[in-house]
Order: sequence, then structure tokens, then C-alpha cells
Amino acid sequence: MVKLLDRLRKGYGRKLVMLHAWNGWIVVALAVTGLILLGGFWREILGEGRVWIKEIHIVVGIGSLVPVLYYLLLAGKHWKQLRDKPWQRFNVLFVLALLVGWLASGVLLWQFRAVGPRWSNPALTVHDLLTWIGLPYIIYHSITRTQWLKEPNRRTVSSGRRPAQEELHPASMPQPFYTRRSFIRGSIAAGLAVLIGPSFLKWIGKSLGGSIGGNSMEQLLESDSNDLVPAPLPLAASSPPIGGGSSGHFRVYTVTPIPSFDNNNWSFTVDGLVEKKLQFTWEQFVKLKRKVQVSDFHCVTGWSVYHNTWEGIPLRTLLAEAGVKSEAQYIKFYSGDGVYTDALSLEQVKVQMSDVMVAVMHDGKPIPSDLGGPVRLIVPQMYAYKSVKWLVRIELIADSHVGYWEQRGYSNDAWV
Ligand SMILES: Nc1nc2c(c(=O)[nH]1)N[C@H]1C(S)=C(S)[C@@H](COP(=O)(O)O)O[C@H]1N2
Ligand SMILES: [Mo]
Repeated sequence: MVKLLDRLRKGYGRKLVMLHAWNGWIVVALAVTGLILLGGFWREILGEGRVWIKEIHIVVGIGSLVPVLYYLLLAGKHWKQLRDKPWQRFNVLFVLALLVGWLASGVLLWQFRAVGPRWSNPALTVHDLLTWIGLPYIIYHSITRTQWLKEPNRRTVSSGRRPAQEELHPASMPQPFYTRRSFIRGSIAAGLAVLIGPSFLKWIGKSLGGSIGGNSMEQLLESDSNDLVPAPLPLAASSPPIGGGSSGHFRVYTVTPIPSFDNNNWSFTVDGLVEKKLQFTWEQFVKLKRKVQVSDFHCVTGWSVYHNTWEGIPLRTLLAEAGVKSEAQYIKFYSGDGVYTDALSLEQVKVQMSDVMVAVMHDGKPIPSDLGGPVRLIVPQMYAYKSVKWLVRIELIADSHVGYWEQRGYSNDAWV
């Protein structure tokens, strides 16, 4: 064992350089895949590829443990070497802390099913926060460490001989306060701040509950592209909401452009293996008797919105109204986006879940188009990919149906 450690420590300088390079590439791979996973934008384009990218991100993320552990073997020597370089020592500690933080929160997110939302929610916040801090830092670090910026004087030395340290920074000669190098570094830092700053502030604002950058639910309601009249009037239990108002923020997820509906292009259907097919116009649909319930909303990627007050029609009521035929085993849900579908078994709805709801209002307000309005499904006891947005059709079927994300690798078992 001791021999092995010795051998690993040999060729130390070369190994540090190699480690640094490996670590760099790992960070690049994680940054690219991570940013794709973060951006709602890519959901629309990637589909199944997104699940692959998630797998790659997880595997590479776990793999990042290897250079970290390897470095720790060499760390003692390296640390002594950096005795007079406090800035480089800080850099080492900072990058190590980043990697370990990313790794720990990443493992919790990966194992969201085992740990539940109580752990995966804070893990996502930490993972995002480290990204906002760490990525600009690492980009800055890698740009300013390129040879050209690191040793600008070197290019002015005409001979091929590598100049001695004293020649580069003669102690006797006072360095001008604004060197070209510090100017370029400053510009890069400023550029990064301008590029990343606004999104960072927006994220902070959201994480702290909308105190900075406006309340996003209000913005979503304001930018509602649906135009359905009359607007639904909230029941007393919705206004003010008995849940006391939701806490947390919905991330707007969609695999298509956000569809818009009005009285002419919206209708709601319950069909398939039913005694009586139901079809509603909006005017008819808003007259249906609604109920109010409070529930939490959990996405598999780690975020949740707590105690939402939903107002709508219990799925069981609609099924009873249509009369389910005995051959029916499953319920298939269609989104008005024309692409997204999901399914529940009839058994799950009839026996296990009385709270599956065809929701029309959230916290006493119409559901904005970004969040699946005018009507979306809510399945509180399952992960939110079951909660089909822009719900327009419910079909009773005999054979199982594999939903949009389940076809692309999500678990068919979505119980929270
Ligand atoms: N039509 C449709 N419904 C959908 C989705 C979607 O992309 N399209 N995404 C699902 C997923 S994965 C989640 S987490 C929730 C997100 O709901 P929100 O966009 O209102 O936050 O909607 C679910 N329903
Ligand atoms: Mo989700």
C-alpha cells in the first residue's frame, strides 16, 4: 500500500499538470450538460436526448471524484509548494470546495427518489448556487491563465531563452498600477458580470421568494396568452386561498411552444371506453361544479411548490359523469399542445387517489398559459410529469399507455 502511494506520488509535477487538465475537461463536460439540463429551452428541442444528457451528467459528475481523490494524495506536497502563494492556495481550496459541494448536492439530486423533496429541494438550490458562483469563476480562471495572459512580457523577449523571473518582474522597477494584463483581466471579469449578472439576480430573486425582480406568478398571470371568457369566478375557499398562498416557484417546463387558447379553439372531451362521451365548450366547462384542495407539487428535477390551493373538478366526478365501461383499465390524458400525453391506471384513481384534479384555478386565479392554463391535470401524490398541462382530452382505454417522459426514460412509477 505504502509502495503504491509512493509510486502514485512519483512524477509529481507531471501528474499535477495532467490532473489539472483532466479536471478542466470534466468541468467543461459537466458545465455543458448541466446548462442544457437547466435551460427549459432545451426541453423543446432534445426530448429523449435530454434523458441521455442527464445520465452523462451524472456519470461524469461521479467520475469527478477520481481527480479530487487523486489530488488529495498529492495535496500535502503541493500545499507546501504554494507556501508563498496565498492566492493560489485560495484557488485550490475554492475549487475543491466547489467540486465537493457539486458532488454532494448532485448525489442527492440523483437519488431524489430515496431522499425525497426535503433533501432534493435544498440540494437543487445548492447545486444551482454553486453553478452561478463557480462557473464564472472557472471561466475567468481558465481565460486569464492562458499563456498569453499569464506571461505577456515573454513575447517581447526576442531570444528563445526562457527569461528568468527577475527579468519579468524586476523588483527594482515599479510595476505600473494598470498593467495591460490587469486591464484585460478586469475586462473579462466585467464582461462575465454583464453576461451572467442579470440571470443571477433573477435566480436569487426567485430563490428568496420574489422580493427582487418582481413576483413571478404575477408576471406569469400578466403575460397570459389565453383569452377565454367568461373568466372562472373563485369559490370562497379559493379566495383568499385556504392554503394561505403557495410557497416556492414553478419552473415553466414545456416540450413545445406554449399554446394559446380562446373560446373558439378550446374544448374539453372525455371519451373512449365510456357510456356517454362528454364534450364541453369553455362556456359549459366553467359552469361545472368545482372543488378546492390544497396540495404540494414536486418535480423530479428537485424543485417543489408547497401548499397550492387548486380549484377544479375532481377526476372521479368526471369519470362518474361519463360512466366508465368495464373493459377500461387505464386513463390517458392529452395535452392541447398536440404532443404531451400521460396516463394513470383506473385502479390508481379509483382506489388510491381521490385528489387527482382537473384544475382551473390556482390560489384563486386562473391558471396562466405558461403553467398549463386554462385547464391542467394535478396529480398531487405523483411527480409532476404526470400533471399534464393544457389538458383537453381524457380517454378511457383498455391497454396501458406510456407517457411522453416515460417513453424517454422516466419511471412509470411516479409516486412521490
Ligand atoms: N403539456 C405538458 N405538460 C407537462 C410538461 C410538459 O412539458 N408539457 N412537463 C411536466 C413536468 S416534467 C413538470 S415538472 C410540470 C411542470 O409544470 P409547470 O411548467 O407548470 O411548472 O408539468 C408537467 N406537465
Ligand atoms: Mo418535471
